[in-house]
Amino acid sequence: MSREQVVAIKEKFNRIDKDFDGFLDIEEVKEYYNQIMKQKVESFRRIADLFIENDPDKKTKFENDFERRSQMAKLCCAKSVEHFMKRDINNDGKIEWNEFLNFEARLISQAQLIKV
Ligand SMILES: [Ca+2]
Ligand SMILES: [Ca+2]
Repeated sequence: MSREQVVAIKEKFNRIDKDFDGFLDIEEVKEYYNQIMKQKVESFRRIADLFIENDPDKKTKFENDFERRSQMAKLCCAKSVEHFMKRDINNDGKIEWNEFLNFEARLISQAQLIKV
């Protein structure tokens, strides 16, 4: 792994580690994915409003689409948190830097295998 890759992984780690204690706990992970989810839902809302503005007769359909997409995003968020916590190899409920780095490094090497 290159230095740049390690730095990028460290930045991601620090973005999630809100209290800077060097561990990612489940609350921090939830907050991280919640933020992503909220942004998604907001953009779905904007799209729905735009569609409704252009075609008011189909308001119900667009509202239903919006509801469905928002539900999917929330489900996806919960799954992502669950998946993320798999990085916790020693099962102490927190993800430390080494656990995070090892996992990300594996993802990168898998991605490289696929590329080759
Ligand atoms: Ca922390
Ligand atoms: Ca751990």
